[in-house]
Amino acid sequence: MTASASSPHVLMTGAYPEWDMAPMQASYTLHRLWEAPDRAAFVAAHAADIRAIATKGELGADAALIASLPRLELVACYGVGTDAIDLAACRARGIRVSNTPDVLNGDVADLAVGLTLALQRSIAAGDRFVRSGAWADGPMPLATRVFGQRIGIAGFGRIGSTIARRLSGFDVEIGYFSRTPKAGSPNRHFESLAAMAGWCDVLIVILPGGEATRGIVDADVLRALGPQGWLVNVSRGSTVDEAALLQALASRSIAGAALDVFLNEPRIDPRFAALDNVVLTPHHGSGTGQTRRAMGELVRRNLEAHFAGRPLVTPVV
Ligand code: 8YV
Repeated sequence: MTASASSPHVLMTGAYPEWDMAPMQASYTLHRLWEAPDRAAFVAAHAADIRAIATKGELGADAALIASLPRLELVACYGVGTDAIDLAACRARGIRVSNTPDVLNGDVADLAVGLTLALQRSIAAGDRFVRSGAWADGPMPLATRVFGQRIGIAGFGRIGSTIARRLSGFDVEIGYFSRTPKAGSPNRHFESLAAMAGWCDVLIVILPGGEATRGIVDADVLRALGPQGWLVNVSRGSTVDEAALLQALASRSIAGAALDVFLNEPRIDPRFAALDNVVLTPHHGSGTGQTRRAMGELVRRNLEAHFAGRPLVTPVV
């Protein structure tokens, strides 16, 4: 089924899974930006009709794209992070913005815990060890115990507190870094990220991306984490000073890192792949079929609410 001629025009910045494309196509006149050989010409050709952008966390909508769409009313984001959307430009023009919070908390938290285990218990390295046949030549190096450690969570919003809940079964001590202490939390609050990095064995980063957190995990924080300290990043590549991290990993001034996010995804710095003290995953925090379906549904519910003149289901702006 395709939309009728009068259905609202929506610019999609990237493909959604096919189970989302079919209902989107049934309700809207879709313009597929990622298929356009000349993006500027494509946007200019449809600008007079487009009333909404359906984007993704990593693609967002920048000031130039927003400025080129005079009839834009809504930016609907498939993803919770809106750091790639120019929210100020949207506010200035009264353009609404929605995202997909909550439905992905459990998955991102599971991956954060899984990466911590994979990193310290050498699960990915163990898999390589068995597959390569190296086991026949002797045992693999010993790993690091997970239970009994101190784990610091940087960012204690919906996902950060879900990570703490997951970890509460692991017999670890949990601290967190956030602007304000969370009322009722049994965990230790830190006002300084470097102070928490000095306290913890594992630093899990789940801060929102954007200017306020750019490079917040810097050389000082990595120094405080130290040669016995581990970094797990499931937030945005931008929260970490990547040059400082690569240097700390190569010189073993931190023990290792598990990274789901990077600068310049998906063409990440090739130096990561050459390191043996990292576990790398392709920005897959929300990457399960169940959660991606829920995210797609939430995007559609927001579009539907907007075009029916109702309040957004999960508004950002
Ligand atoms: C991505 C994410 O949006 O929710 C976020 O902020 O980073 C992810 O869920 C996902 O890659 C969808 O494209």
